[in-house]
Amino acid sequence: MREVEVVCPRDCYDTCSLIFTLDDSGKLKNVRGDSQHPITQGFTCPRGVGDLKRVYENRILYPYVRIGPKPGRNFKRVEWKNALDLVAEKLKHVLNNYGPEAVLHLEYAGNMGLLTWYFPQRFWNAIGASKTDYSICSKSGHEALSLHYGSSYGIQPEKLSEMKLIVYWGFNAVVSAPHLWALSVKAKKRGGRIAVVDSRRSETARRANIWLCPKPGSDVALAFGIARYLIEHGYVDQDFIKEWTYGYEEYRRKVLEWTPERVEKVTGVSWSEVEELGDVYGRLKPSATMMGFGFQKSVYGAESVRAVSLIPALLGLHRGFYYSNSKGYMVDISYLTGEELYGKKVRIVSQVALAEYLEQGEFKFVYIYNMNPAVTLPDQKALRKGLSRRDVFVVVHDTHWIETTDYADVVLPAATYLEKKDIVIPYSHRYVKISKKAIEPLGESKSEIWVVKELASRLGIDGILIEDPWKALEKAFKDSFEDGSFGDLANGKMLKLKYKPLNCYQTFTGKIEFYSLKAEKLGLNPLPEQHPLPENAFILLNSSIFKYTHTQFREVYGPIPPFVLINLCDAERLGVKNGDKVVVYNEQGEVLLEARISEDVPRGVLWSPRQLEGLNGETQNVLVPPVRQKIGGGAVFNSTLVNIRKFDA
Ligand SMILES: Nc1nc2c(c(=O)[nH]1)N[C@H]1C(S)=C(S)[C@@H](COP(=O)(O)OP(=O)(O)OC[C@H]3O[C@@H](n4cnc5c(=O)[nH]c(N)nc54)[C@H](O)[C@@H]3O)O[C@H]1N2
Ligand SMILES: Nc1nc2c(c(=O)[nH]1)N[C@H]1C(S)=C(S)[C@@H](COP(=O)(O)OP(=O)(O)OC[C@H]3O[C@@H](n4cnc5c(=O)[nH]c(N)nc54)[C@H](O)[C@@H]3O)O[C@H]1N2
Ligand SMILES: [Mo]
Repeated sequence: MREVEVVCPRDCYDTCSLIFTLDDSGKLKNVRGDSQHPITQGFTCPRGVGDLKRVYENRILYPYVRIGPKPGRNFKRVEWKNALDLVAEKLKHVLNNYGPEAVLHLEYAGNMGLLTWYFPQRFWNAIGASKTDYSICSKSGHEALSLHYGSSYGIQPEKLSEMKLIVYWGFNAVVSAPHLWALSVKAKKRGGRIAVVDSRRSETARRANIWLCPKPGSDVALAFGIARYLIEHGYVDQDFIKEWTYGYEEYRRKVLEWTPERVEKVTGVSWSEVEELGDVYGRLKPSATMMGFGFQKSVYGAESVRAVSLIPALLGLHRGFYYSNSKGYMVDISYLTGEELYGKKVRIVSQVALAEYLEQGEFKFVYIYNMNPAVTLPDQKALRKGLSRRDVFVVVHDTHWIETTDYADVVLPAATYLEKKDIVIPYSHRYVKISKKAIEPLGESKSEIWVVKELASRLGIDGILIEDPWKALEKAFKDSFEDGSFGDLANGKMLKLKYKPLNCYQTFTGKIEFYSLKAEKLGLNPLPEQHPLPENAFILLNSSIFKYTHTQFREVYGPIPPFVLINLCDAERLGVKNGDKVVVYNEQGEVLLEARISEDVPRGVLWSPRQLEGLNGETQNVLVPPVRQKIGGGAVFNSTLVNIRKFDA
């Protein structure tokens, strides 16, 4: 028996420290959460446990080259050398004939390890390949916060247990951040209150003291309602407003335009509920306003984040919110990715609208790793059509067989996080530890760095990848730690990242700008704005469920369940009974699902697990348009307008 300390690198708020046990034959046997880790607190979620099995299931073990049509899995196994020769040859051909802009590398946070996600990008940056803008998840919210606060970092999660009030706003922490939720439960046990603002009764809403259910996309109006209550009841910290903020008067005037009646009408929340939340906000300090990525992924999601983030400023709290803390550290990520290597700016395209580019014939060579775009990106019909084009060469380097491999010309086997050493920077807390290699890579799977080094040498540009990755990490982490050196980290010590001060604002005025001068300069509305809500259609909300990280873990827990929640009134009107098959559709496509009648969704709102595949084989994302938010260009998954009808077999 042997124990190995590993860090979970999944795209998740919690970034857990895990201890895996191996049997004498070197096979993974058990896993537990590190009890010494202040956030992991000794427990794992179903995904941590699921890795014991997922590592051995459905793996890509060898390199393959396509011999059948796309989409499909008709591949021939080849030697690594042959696969790499072919990839390099195609790459050279495209570079010579179409230039580097015709090459696209497409990746996201399947594994957030710095040596998996970032360092390998040096190769693509060196040749000047096009890249995507990472707009699929949280970008619009970051941009929104930058307008009023300069940067988006906020409260450290370890402070949660000390809070008197925690408000989860569009954030289903019970599912999406179980360890942050556990800290909130500690606060609750000490007498703290938990409030939830969510457009459906989420798992988190069920466990809260207070739940407000605004119509999807009406959060600006609700935040203004709360602000009105705080202003009218003398809860605004006037000294703080004078010393630390800019543009309060303009903001106040706008807020007061939102009468209780108007707030009720737009949000569907009664004024007495607004008062209930306003009252705890006013009385209970300190409080934490936890803004999820979820409610930000809608047409005007950035506006919602702007409006909600300003509530704590009224109460005199320095950055009294949490959204994502990735901008609060001093680690030099662009050094790792080699941003400067090409010498010129490379082309950056929208991830959200990538389907359009591909369908219209852009790019001749696409290299995909750490992402499953053939399920997770919007406008799937166009995306899949684009990846099937005969004039585009697609390479996929993944750990597992996924939908995207069905569109690959070459499939390369990747080592999982348990099969390589790495470092992960969390986006909520700031505890960093080395993730050790637990097992040998299965089959012929290889790390991302190994692959790009091989490609670089075939292109005759090995020089750029000559720096030892661990030396590069040491440079990137220069002066980044509060309580130790990179050497300590390399020796297995857990270190704390230095963190920018909460009372520091990188705005034009150096203060919290209620009235954003940056927005004004950019031609955006300087104050948050409630836009009109759509009518005459259902809104399909879709969010993560406990056992899966996006499309991962289906090997362990089976398919993402293809059902849709519908309110009883809506179901009766449509003649839909519990368990009926229904078609959820719009002009983009149709997905066949099982209807479940539920009080957890209000009228006009549907809810499904996200990234599911319908009973007709269509992915949910056929329904999602490639629409970009005005601020930050983010995705709009939670503004998906659909209709629903009973399925006639
Ligand atoms: N188990 C698990 N955890 C994960 C992930 C995973 O796949 N699985 N993924 C990680 C990643 S990448 C992300 S982005 C995060 C997402 O984590 P969260 O931010 O928690 O995101 P969601 O669950 O998508 O949405 C949160 C809630 O917002 C609500 N909501 C939607 N629209 C609105 C609205 O307009 N107003 C209001 N007030 N509420 C609204 C939804 O009903 C939902 O309950 O989770 C991370 N954690
Ligand atoms: N309908 C709908 N769609 C959504 C969303 C939504 O709310 N609704 N949310 C969006 C959001 S917030 C996000 S973050 C995206 C996530 O979208 P993706 O990043 O595409 O999500 P995953 O399915 O986790 O895909 C990650 C892939 O990385 C692979 N992988 C894991 N570890 C490694 C490794 O070490 N090396 C390599 N090479 N590969 C590895 C996994 O096997 C998996 O295939 O989805 C977006 N799509
Ligand atoms: Mo995400």
